[in-house]
Amino acid sequence: MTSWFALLPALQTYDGSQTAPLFPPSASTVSGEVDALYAFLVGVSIFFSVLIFALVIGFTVRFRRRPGVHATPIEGSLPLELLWTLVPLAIAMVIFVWGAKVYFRTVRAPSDAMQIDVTGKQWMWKMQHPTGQREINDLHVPVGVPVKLRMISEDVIHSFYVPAFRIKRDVVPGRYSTTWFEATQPGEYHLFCAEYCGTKHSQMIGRVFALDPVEYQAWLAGAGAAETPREAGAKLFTSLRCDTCHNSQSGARGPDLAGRWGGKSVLRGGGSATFDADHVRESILNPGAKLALGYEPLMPSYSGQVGEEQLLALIAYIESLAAPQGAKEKP
Ligand code: HEC
Ligand SMILES: [Cu+2]
Repeated sequence: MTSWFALLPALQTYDGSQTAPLFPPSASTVSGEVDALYAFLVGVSIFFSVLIFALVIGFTVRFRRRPGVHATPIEGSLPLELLWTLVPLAIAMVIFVWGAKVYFRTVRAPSDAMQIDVTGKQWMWKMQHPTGQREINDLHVPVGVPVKLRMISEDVIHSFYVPAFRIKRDVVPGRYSTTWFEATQPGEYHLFCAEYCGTKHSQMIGRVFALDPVEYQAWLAGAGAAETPREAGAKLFTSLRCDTCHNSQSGARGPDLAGRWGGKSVLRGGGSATFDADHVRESILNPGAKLALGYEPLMPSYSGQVGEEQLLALIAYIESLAAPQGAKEKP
């Protein structure tokens, strides 16, 4: 007899047998923490469900109507009020602090993480490794290395979901979102789109292959890379003539972009913007939105001329530009 679970691919075991495990495999450094929090929430819910049902049934029996016996209603009790206010408050605070801890851990990638670019579109996932290799719907990663994903959508909202790593992050048009993981177990894991994105949403699925680092190197060598995002970005920077305005010469029409990554961009009219991927992207597509202080609004918009993957390449290049020696002394 085929199990009805066979209809639900997500519930099949990963070796293809038909038994349905309660949880997907636990294969990242955060998956244990997420599961512990989840178990706690389920435990609290079960405890109170049982307690409340037991009390309802117990009181119904104990205070049932009997001749000559009357229950006396309680007309207000400070200790009782305090009990059922403070106990739920304490439990809610535990859930809040614990949840926030786990959340921040899954959101903040370690600084030494290897970065992979992910572009979602109807209905596929496109990935590019820092060494240039491209993949569609498959993602090969090394075990034991933190991997950060910089993700954007070319059309509608998608969501990058790898149950075995307990990560799920929306991938939206117009703005970068990031997530990270560190695989702990070699294996093949499901990748799903977890945001309904049109007719073939259910087919927007892929596989993540967590490989032993040595095997990952072998895979990289075999996958063949044309050029790294950084190299592609450097070429674009010249071919799109960004370098005519952005260079380190004095009197350059645009600000020097070298060594700026992660710092602040002081804006005309007050305020500042963090010099990150979103700022660079906006500067390229809509330069007037945030004008750098001390410069004229000369930069043309490249909207419609560069696609998401080219933007990611330009960003990778600008991110890699270290400040030249002595640049800090420049007036
Ligand atoms: C005609 C000259 C010109 C060209 C060409 C040009 N820019 Fe600019 N760019 C500017 C000027 C002037 C500013 C400062 C005013 C502003 O923020 O728009 C600027 C600002 C920027 C900023 C924000 C800098 C900051 O300090 O916040 C980035 C990033 C940037 N440009 C990237 C690019 C890239 C990438 C290209 C090529 C695709 C490019 N620019 C092409 C003139 C130019
Ligand atoms: Cu999708």
